[in-house]
Amino acid sequence: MKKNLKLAVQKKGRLSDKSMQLLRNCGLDIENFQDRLIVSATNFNLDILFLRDDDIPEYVQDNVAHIGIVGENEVLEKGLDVEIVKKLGFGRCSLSLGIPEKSKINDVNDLSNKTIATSYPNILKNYLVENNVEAKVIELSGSVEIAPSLGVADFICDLVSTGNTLKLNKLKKSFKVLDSQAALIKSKIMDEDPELKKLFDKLLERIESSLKAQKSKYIMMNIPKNSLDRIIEIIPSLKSPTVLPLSDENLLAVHAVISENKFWDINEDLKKAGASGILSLPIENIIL
Ligand code: PRT
Ligand code: ZN
Repeated sequence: MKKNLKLAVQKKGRLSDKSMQLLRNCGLDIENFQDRLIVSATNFNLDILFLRDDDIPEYVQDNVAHIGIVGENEVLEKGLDVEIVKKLGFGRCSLSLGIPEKSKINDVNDLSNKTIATSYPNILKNYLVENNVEAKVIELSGSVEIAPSLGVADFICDLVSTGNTLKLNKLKKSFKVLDSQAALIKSKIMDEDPELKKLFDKLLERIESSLKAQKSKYIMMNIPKNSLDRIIEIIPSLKSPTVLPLSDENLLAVHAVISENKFWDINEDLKKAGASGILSLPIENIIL
């Protein structure tokens, strides 16, 4: 019987939907997974285990799940022996110092002899040691942001994305201890099994192609024949653009793949060079 690669993803939380979306973008057909702890892909040898994010690094270290999708913050906090293979570009946040609105701190030295509440005591303690600062760290498992108003701590160190939670609790963001995003992690012994390694390499190739595609756009436009050289100069294409004849002999169609963030930069120049009907379309996958 063929082996299945086991992938752990967060069951319910901030990373769940995007993790499943990424797998679908890789062409995986996944059984209906509502309220199930494990499901299989119907067109790939893959089982998906739904777990709490805190548990994923340990399951992967122990090779119970061969790979996982989890926030880098969880991996670093647990300090387990897993490999971070690829940052996935979603679930971005920073582990930052939050201080009362009226307080002022300039740098890490101002934390000296203060009390800081956090759910990430290991990352914070390492950071303090690296910076030669002695402070008291209180570990709280949730609602860290209310600690200063309860008088439990002077400051907090918590994950921040929009900053709204800090504001609601009359805190402000001070400096950053760590940047984090969702990452693909893998067990260090999974590779020893050639069958699993082959499945993993195949899945990783699909993930990489899907991530590349998300950052790219397919653009199409019509141009006057005589502006082709200028248009090709403007387009920062991955490869040479495709040029097609149109029924109007004075016109050509140009198609190209460009990075998403370049689209608005080149738009004006393309128009000035005579391009019209400029379309930009999403791409599902790119295999170079
Ligand atoms: O049940 P389970 O243990 O699986 O989930 P959880 O509640 O522990 O985790 P969850 O779903 O909240 O977060 C999962 C992962 O998402 C985290 O480990 C991070 O890698 C990532 N992530 C990204 C965040 C945030 N952004 C985030 N803003 N995780 C938590 N927050 C919290 C933060 O702790 C604070 O309470 O959101 C609040 C701040 O958000 P803003 O937008 O107000 O700044
Ligand atoms: Zn958690």
